[in-house]
Amino acid sequence: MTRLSQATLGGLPGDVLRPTYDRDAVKVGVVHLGIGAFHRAHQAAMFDDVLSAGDLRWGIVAASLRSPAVRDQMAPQDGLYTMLVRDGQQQTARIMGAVQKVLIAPEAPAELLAVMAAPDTQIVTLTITEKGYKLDPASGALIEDDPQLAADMLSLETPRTALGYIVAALAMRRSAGLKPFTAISCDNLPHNGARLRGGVLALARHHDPDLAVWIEAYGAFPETMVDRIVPATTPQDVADLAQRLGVEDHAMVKTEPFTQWVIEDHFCGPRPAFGAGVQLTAAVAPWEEAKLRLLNGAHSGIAYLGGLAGLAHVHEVLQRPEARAFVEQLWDEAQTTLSPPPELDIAAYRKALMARFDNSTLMHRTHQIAMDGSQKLPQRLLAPIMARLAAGQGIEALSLPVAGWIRWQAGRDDTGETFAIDDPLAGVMAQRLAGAADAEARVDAVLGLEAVVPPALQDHTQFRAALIRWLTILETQGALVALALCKDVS
Ligand code: CS2
Repeated sequence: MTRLSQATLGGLPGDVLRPTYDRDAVKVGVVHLGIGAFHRAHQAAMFDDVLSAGDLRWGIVAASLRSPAVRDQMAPQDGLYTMLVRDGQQQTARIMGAVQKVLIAPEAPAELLAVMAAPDTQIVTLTITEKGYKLDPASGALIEDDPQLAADMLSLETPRTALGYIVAALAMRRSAGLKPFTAISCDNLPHNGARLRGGVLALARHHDPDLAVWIEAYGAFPETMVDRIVPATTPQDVADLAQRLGVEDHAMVKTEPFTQWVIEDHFCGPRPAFGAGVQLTAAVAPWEEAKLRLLNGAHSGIAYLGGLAGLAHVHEVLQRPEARAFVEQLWDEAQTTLSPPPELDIAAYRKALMARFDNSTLMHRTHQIAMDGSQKLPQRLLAPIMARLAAGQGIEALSLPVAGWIRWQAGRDDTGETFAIDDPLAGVMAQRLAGAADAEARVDAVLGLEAVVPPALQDHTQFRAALIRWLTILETQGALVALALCKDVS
């Protein structure tokens, strides 16, 4: 079947939205590192809005730091792809034109650096997932023994990591007498701007202390809160869309109607007049904390407990009353640890979140969310647990998904189905757990994982006891029983 492309755009059905601007006149103002589905459905859509509003300075060159897959999907389509917004029976298809080119960093390091260092490039955005920052999840310090980061510490001639590309490109801009670009982390890390800045400065300092001073003085790393549920595209999604479009789109993304990008208004150069869905603010942390602890915390809970129960998708987990009640309890606990911004009505937010999770047309897989738990748990669950313990409050619901994550490491759900653990620390955890004979020993093995568990929790009696009790229930009675018991103990 014919592919979606600039040439086939005109023949699409009339109800499909498409770029209204002249794509040939668009300039590159943004470089994006880590082009996955999330970027295509979130930031790229926001820049597409800006282009549609007539400001053509904000086209995107996007890079993948590893795999050529997205480039291979998008290049034959002239960078075009469909964003399919699904809600119940309604589906809106919009063709996005903001991505001008996709580069594969290992294939074209000089080209990527050149575009990052180009005078027109004002913004570098990142969605490289939590593990891509090469920072210790608990402390945020550089993981110097990471092989790729170690290579970037030796030489930045051909960078291997996102931090390496940013430092090398900033050095080029400085030599050329240009200002830095604004670097915007769009990953679910706590204080993502400060973490990115810390990593960039540490690597820059290692190579050239003067460069670090220059970045510190002139660079900008705004904090952000990013929010949109973007499940991985399946072959069935691609086939269904081909029926609708009459052409094949291998780069499509599917998402929900909701979208939000809260950005700290701290740019070191020009920025676009963003449209709907983007909020510029002085303080992002209260938004970020609420989102990480309520949305992402519940997501991880649903993923581990639902996944262990053998349930494949988020909405299927929430069809179980015991799972719904557990999520509400988790939110009751997490919300006492927040200082929400005045514009955020937590009760309404919770209601809206539950409705978003219930969206059965998204087919969001529990195993997708369960990935990389070691990188996600500190900000989603361990931080609110620490805050509640410090205030002398209970942690029954918040500690259940942490026990679920420990149980997950066995690689087998309650129906007997086996699966691989997708996590950069999977090997380390497997090693630690190998010699642990019972639930108590398994909890201690995981509590000793310094990269993940903050010192205040490592030997906290109440936390340890809660984990041992939940893990024992999970191992002997299963996830559905644990969920049902949760409401009796809190
Ligand atoms: C999810 C997030 O996979 C995950 O860990 O919790 O990707 C979540 O869907 C987004 O943060 C929603 O904004």
